[in-house]
Amino acid sequence: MVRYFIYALVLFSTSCTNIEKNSSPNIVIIFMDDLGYGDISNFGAINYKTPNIDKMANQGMLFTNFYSAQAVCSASRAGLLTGTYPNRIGISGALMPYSRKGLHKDEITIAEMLKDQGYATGIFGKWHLGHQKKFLPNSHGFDTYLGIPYSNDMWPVDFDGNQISDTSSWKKKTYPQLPLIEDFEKVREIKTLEDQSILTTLYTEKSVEFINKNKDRPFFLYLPHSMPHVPIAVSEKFLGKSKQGLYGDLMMEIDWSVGEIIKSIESNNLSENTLIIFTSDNGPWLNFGNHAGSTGGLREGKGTSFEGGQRVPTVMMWDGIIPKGKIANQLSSTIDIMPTIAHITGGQLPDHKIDGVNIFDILRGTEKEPRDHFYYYYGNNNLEAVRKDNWKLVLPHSSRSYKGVLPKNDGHGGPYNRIETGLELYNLRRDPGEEYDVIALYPDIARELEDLAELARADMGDNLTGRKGSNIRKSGRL
Ligand SMILES: [Ca+2]
Repeated sequence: MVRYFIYALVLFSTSCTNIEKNSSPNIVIIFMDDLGYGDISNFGAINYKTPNIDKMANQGMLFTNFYSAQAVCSASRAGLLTGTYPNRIGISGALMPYSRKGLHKDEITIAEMLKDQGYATGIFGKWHLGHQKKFLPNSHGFDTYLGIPYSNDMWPVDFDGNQISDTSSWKKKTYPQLPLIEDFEKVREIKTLEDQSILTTLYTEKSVEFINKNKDRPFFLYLPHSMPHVPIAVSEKFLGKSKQGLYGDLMMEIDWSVGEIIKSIESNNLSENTLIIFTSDNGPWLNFGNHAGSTGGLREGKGTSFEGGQRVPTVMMWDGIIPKGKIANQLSSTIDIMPTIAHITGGQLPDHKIDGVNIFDILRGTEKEPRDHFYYYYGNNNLEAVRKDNWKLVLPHSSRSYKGVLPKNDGHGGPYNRIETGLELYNLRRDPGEEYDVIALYPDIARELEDLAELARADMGDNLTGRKGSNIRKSGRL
């Protein structure tokens, strides 16, 4: 007993010392696009392996109840980078190449917060918070950017990978050639699947370069891959290497990329001074069949507030701080990353309201539950569900559904279905697949969650019930 107590004391004092010693640890966020909850070996993926992401989990922590801010690209990224529900700051859906909005200049990003702390800040990958100069990464706290400004399918190319010549085609009329942007300038065009096949490795090499260049000062590296969002393409070195076709090959390349990042952190002797976070912006785009990922059995996928749309596979690693091989089942979200980084680095959070909570207690391996509840918003400010403890109250809404229709394969997308939900209550402990509505059994719990929904409606609004929020801010406009 005494020995255990001393051991605990030593552990506790070690982590305190490390945190004090490393007051400016490096931060790395690897952010996947449309990667499903079941797409990592440690989360149950089959027919390919992800040994490096598994290593992150084995040397660090795996999160089983971690949510993206919203189940779609731009909204999700706005939430991650500002620690705020994206609907609070006017970012919804996926911004298009003709969109005239982006992240407002008054919103503070993780990059801006860390830049003020003397960090070098770099992003290599997909931005998607506005593609005009005033919205691009270098206008939001990043020193260095190389990547695509929005999704990799926003290009005048058909689903077989051919440039569209028919000038009456909607896609041809809507989308310019997909630019690769360095800081503020277009440096090349991504016109073919072959061009796309270099992106994962390119972002990785740029990231490693950035780490090596900044190894002697604190840095923030944000690596938002543009895949496995379709169209997927893989570099020569991984083509045909998995048992699961192109998607599996790509997952192997993504895993290799994670390995390269870890390797460069290790070879620069920075493991004890670097927090590495791996997560995804939303669940899989299931109607793309064999080019889509897996939810691991959770309900529905991308573009829905069901678990398959919003619960994302998440691992974090930080030698000496995060206990090895620990599994965190507590509720948490990408919006909690910014306040946690603020806590770790002494960074200054913005004066305006944000929604994330500091989850450093989870990272330390305690059983504390810093997040009490979570709101699932989608679309144009629709409050679709609320979670507290094991309970999820689904509010009446119309949703995309992947059920009852067949997907397509090999780069083509199948149709969607629509479903209407009622007021439904699910116990996510016994029923993570949200199949058995038990609202009739637990009316008191439903009322408690309905009260939480009311708080959100008054605060952020809710188009489903026609409510205006009193604390919402505007997106940036051209
Ligand atoms: Ca996405």
